[in-house]
Amino acid sequence: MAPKYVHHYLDASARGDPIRIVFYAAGVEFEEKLYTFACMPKIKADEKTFPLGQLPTLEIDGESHVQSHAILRYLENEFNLYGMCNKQKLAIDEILYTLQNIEDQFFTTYFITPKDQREESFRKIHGDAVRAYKMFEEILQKNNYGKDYLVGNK
Ligand SMILES: N[C@@H](CCC(=O)N[C@@H](CS)C(=O)NCC(=O)O)C(=O)O
Repeated sequence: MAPKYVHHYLDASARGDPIRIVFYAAGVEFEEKLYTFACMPKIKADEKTFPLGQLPTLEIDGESHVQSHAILRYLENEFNLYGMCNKQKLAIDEILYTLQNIEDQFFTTYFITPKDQREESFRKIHGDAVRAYKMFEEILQKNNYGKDYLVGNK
């Protein structure tokens, strides 16, 4: 029987999006539970469902799993979307780790950095992002001149 997936995430477009996209790309059914930031205290209190008190959390047949990129790689492997050879997996990892770096910098700056330091921090993120997207562009160009996918053909 197919596993039952429950994706818990904020009613927002951020770390949970790639997980949703993988489910849609694979055509696999999943349930989604969406939360607002106001729900965070309740989420923190429920250690069984939310081991780290963070979102996204993915339940697979009632067992909770955390860390968006670990979840992503697991699902991509399960749905046969994680590259057809080691070179493709390397390119996928290069992209994912780079995005994760930018994501982490962005969220730390947005939510934590004191206001007066924010602008400078955003400038650094912008510089890193421009450089990263240049690299993604090159990966895309190398793959069939960017006609379809960043890596491989699905
Ligand atoms: N490294 C984790 C970070 C998860 C994370 O920080 N999620 C945010 C929402 S996007 C959250 O739950 N923040 C509340 C908190 O950490 O208290 C991942 O990639 O899943």
